[in-house]
Amino acid sequence: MAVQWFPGHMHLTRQAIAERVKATDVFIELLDARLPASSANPMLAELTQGLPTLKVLNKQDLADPQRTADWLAHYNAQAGTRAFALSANPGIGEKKPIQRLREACFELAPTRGGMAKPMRVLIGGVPNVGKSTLINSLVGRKTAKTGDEAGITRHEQRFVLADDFYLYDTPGMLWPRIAIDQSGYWLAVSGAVGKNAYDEAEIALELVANLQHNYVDCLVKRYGLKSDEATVLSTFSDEQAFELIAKAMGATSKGGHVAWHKAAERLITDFRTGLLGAMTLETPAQFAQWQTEAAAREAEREAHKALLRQQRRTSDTAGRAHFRSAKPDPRGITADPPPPKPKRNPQANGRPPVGGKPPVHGKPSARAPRSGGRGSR
Ligand SMILES: Nc1nc2c(ncn2[C@@H]2O[C@H](COP(=O)(O)OP(=O)(O)OP(=O)(O)O)[C@@H](O)[C@H]2O)c(=O)[nH]1
Ligand SMILES: [Mg+2]
Repeated sequence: MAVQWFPGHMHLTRQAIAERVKATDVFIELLDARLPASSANPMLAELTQGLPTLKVLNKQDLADPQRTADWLAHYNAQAGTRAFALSANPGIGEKKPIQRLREACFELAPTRGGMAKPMRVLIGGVPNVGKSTLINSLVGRKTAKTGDEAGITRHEQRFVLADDFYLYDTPGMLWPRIAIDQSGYWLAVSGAVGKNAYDEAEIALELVANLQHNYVDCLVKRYGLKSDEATVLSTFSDEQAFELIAKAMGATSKGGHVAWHKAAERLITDFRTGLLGAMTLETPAQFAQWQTEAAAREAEREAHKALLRQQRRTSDTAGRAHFRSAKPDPRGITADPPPPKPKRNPQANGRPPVGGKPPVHGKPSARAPRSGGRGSR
């Protein structure tokens, strides 16, 4: 089932961002380096259209370095787009990319600076991507609240980097309908989606299906798979592969059955924390293919809706035509369709009760008078 999560506070965030962009000089779109395109919010792109934008692939330490290089080349080849990767978490990332980010803002908005024209930078992205962590790294101390959970920041907040440099932290935001199923799965795996909005076992299965083909070595190393198991893993179905991994983890019940939920939780945590290894779940080519497939599905959906609308119109027209062609009422009243023919009622000698509706057969209604009962005359 597709993953969707757009709670009420995101609707408010959308309105707040629409207001804030009017007084913003640079927009920093924070992406998750493990799912760069899936973590790009199309609604944010629409809201910030026309603003100088920097794409920052965060959590670089958790992503596949080769694929990060591919994604950066992909983005930097697009006209008017600047992208770079970093790790916002203090202690993990080098200081240089953070400084580069500051410099890049002045390059994109050269007329800003000084007390009269302070630089105003808006930081946005999906939940849990590291927006508040990046703000803390830029400011140089823990000033914004962070946490490994979607929805930590609930309101827009301003932070002062210098007297002439303001940063605006925003709550993480998804969009009302995630049309690419794969994007929904990766967002859930990465921790961008609220826990109640997806099924862990289903998401873990999608992750296994990806890893068994792209990162077998990581699975072998993390769960101590034997060499013959490693060989067959990529030939297994995703369920078989998940079962093998779950057993290797020891996620089984007393009867030896696989404890799917436990295995799913462990696999997802291992992915999120990087214990599984550095990996990226999509490439530019794969994402382009998912986009094409989603667009075809969307077109099919629209065509189906148009067909239903057409059928409804046709049946309405036919109904009206039938009514118009019906025999005119001798009194000249034609506004109401003719009443349905009453069913034959044996108790009423085939005639409906005078002036009333035909009797309803079956269980008598509580209010219906009973013939022959107490009080009847
Ligand atoms: N490994 C790693 N973890 C990071 C990095 N950046 C952020 N994190 C972690 O990601 C989690 C989420 O970080 P936040 O800064 O709270 O994310 P956010 O985007 O502000 O989240 P919301 O406020 O919920 O939208 C925290 O546990 C951070 O420590 C990074 O570059 N590398
Ligand atoms: Mg935050």
